[in-house]
Amino acid sequence: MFKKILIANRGEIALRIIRTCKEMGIATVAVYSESDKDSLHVVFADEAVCIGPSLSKDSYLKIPSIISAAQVTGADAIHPGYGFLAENSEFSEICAESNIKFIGPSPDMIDKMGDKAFAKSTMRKVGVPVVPGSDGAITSIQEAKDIASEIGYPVMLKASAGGGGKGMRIVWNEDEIANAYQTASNEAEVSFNNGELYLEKFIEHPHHVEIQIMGDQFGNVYHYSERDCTIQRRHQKLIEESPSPIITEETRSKMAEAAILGAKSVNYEGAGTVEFLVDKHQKFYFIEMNTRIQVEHPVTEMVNNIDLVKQQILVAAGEKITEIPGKPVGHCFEFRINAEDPDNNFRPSPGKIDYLHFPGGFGVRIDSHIYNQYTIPPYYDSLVAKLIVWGMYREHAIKRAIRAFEEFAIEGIKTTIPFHIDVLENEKFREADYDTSFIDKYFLK
Ligand code: MV4
Repeated sequence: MFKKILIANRGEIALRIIRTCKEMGIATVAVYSESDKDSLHVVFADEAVCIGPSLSKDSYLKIPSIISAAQVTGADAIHPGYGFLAENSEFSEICAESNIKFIGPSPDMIDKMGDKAFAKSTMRKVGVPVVPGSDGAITSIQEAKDIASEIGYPVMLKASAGGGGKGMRIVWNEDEIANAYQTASNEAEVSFNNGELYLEKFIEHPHHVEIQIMGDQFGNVYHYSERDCTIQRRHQKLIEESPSPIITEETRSKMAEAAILGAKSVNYEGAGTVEFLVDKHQKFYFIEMNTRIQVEHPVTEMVNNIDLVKQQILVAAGEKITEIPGKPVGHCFEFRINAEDPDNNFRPSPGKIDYLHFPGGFGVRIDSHIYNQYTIPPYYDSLVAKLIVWGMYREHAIKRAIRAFEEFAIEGIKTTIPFHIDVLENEKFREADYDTSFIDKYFLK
């Protein structure tokens, strides 16, 4: 087993990983930027190394500084968390060359799944259902028009290097396609240095349902419970739940089977998430695969009663998976508490926390790095806490979440807490009668 793990991240996920390392008897090294010197991950790690100034590109994204920090502290593994370098194949390659185990998939796997058009084509070939559209990338407006007229409008143009919204356009008819192609491709070029696009049928009013999987070095791949991540705003997830309240048992088992088929066919190792869209007829389609631990992993942990970060560390160290997921128990929600003002278009609201009280009690979990009098720096993403609530049934978890939010107090900054309370009181949400247009329909202020 590893002796010392460096956590190449900050915020709640750095703390989340440190907690598991402690329970496993593994020493920890935090890295931090100048503006994170008072952050909790620095306090709770055994050692901490400052890796540069506030801007991510000068610290959390600076590969040489992170590798040096691992070398001077003698860390034998690096956990990248999510975001930053988690899906950077160059980083995972340099770790390998430096004899430091990268806790995640191989550079080759990261590249293959990071190319969304290629990943989709790979999955289609092995029999995983995918959204109808181009097989791989397209190279011209004419090709886009030809495929679109074959499969029918509306269609979507998506960036091969994208994922999660950037470089994505809905196209309702042929008149719009040339323009959409140009703007999506330019946006992708600017954001990812890669303007390549692919095209697919636009699935109307879908649910986003994803399957958590874990593969070990012996070719075993297991799946855990699915997560429903349909409550998003501008492709930022805000609420996730497990199990999905809309899929049938038949869809659930077929989706899990498809996820395992896809992962086994590429010899997947480590934690991964296979994302699907589910339409109103329960048809499901693969859209992307993520090769990292995700923000919303706790909802799966709670219903499966398994520490996914521990499983990641075990399989990275070469152990066989022995905690086989059984039948899930209960229902779990995660609410993302962001330092944003929901009354002002979710504008970021960093600054000093003047008063803080976290909820507690049965079935309530908080993953957070903030504390009273802490100042949230403006340089990073706005997630400040995750409220994770478990109940035996969905309705119980909803009532418990409302109770937890009544105890929750954060003063000094604006947060998404009022938004979550509004959603929890919404009749349609309570009846699980929602889809991807839910926020625009009920919460566009
Ligand atoms: C789609 C789609 C409809 N059809 N793809 C992909 C990234 C994710 N953040 C949004 N994505 C979508 N991809 C096809 N072919 C609709 C969405 C979508 C969406 C999906 C789930 C939850 C909320 C959403 C909000 C807008 C668009």
